[in-house]
Amino acid sequence: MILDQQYEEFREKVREFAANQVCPRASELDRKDEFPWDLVKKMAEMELLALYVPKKYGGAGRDVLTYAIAVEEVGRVCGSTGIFLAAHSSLGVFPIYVSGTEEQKQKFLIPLARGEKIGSFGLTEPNAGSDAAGTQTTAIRVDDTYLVNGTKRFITSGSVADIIVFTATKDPKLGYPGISAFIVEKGTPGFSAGKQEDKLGLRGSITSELVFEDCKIPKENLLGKEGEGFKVFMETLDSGRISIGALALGIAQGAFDSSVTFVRSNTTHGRPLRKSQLIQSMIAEMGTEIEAARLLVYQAAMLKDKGLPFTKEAAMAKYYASTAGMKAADMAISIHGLYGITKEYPVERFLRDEKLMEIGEGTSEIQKIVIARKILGK
Ligand code: COS
Repeated sequence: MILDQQYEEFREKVREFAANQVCPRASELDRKDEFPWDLVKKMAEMELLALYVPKKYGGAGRDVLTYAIAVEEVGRVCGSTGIFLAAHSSLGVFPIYVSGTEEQKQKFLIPLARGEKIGSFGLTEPNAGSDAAGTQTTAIRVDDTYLVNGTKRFITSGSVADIIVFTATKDPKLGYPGISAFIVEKGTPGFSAGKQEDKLGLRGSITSELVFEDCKIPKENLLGKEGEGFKVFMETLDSGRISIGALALGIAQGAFDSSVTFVRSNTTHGRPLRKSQLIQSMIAEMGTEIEAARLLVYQAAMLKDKGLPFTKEAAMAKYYASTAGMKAADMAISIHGLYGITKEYPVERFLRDEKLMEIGEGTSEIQKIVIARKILGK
């Protein structure tokens, strides 16, 4: 797909950064479970951490399509760095940008957008994943504070984040109308990061628990109105799904790039691999489906940039890009043969990283519910 020159120039800039600085670190980050502090700093210097946020709030003043391109290009070489970028921008920055008061924007959004602080989003709990309204973490108003108790799980960047948006309910029996969104800062008494997950993929990104034990959150840290937390995070997830679609697309493109290089430079049965019709078939399927995923991701981003409804399109983009991405990563391993399951090539890492795209920010099954409801009505 050809985009306007400004987007292609931006893509070139990020692609160069990804090739020269992210790619050489990718395998090591995965192998050592190492969080990419150095790359976070560089992305902040390049103003990649809040691309669609206006400059007055510390962002780059660009748009969502530009952001999707950045995530795609970083993800093309390193899923772990890509998920950091997506989670920080979509889950840390976004809810404060759309639902924060001016004071909250000054205090929290600006340092997040500039990359001086790391952001995260605490929604999922041991028993509230797809059933996001099943939040058990409680927030009880006591004078000028909310007393919070509960545990969040599977939180991207949880233990490294400085500023975390999270949800809690005044009574779990109330369902979604009882849920509110809050902001908590690292170091707040009663708030700590719990155990870190040992994951299949995205091993260079941190996924941890967040634990609240009689944690007092000042009333000024309520994000949006009381009881509107569900809406805040549904809107956050709508936008986040564009970036997960973009990351799924980038990882798939990385697997495809490696496959094309491999096919061009190897032979089988004394003939170039590229002459094999079985290989051609796989390359054609991967190439076509990756391009279709790109169209869906960019369409969702463009709709959002135009201020048009994009919930269905974001769910379609995430669902399709992660499904096509898993297929592409799997085919990439088949194309590489036994080399594909070794660390000599990046495709086994791409397969492990891509699997997470089908699950995080709403499973494929959830995306299908969202899409079907938009088509058929609830
Ligand atoms: N944007 C804004 N508001 C939304 C919304 C959206 N995309 N989707 C729903 N809402 C609102 C509804 O309008 C409704 O409010 P009103 O009663 O005032 O109209 C309210 O939220 C409840 O909506 P609904 O009844 O559809 O809620 P459900 O519990 O049926 O939601 C799904 C079902 C599956 C859509 C939801 O639970 C979901 O997305 N789950 C997945 C969560 C997820 O992705 N978790 C992973 C997190 S990783 S960070």
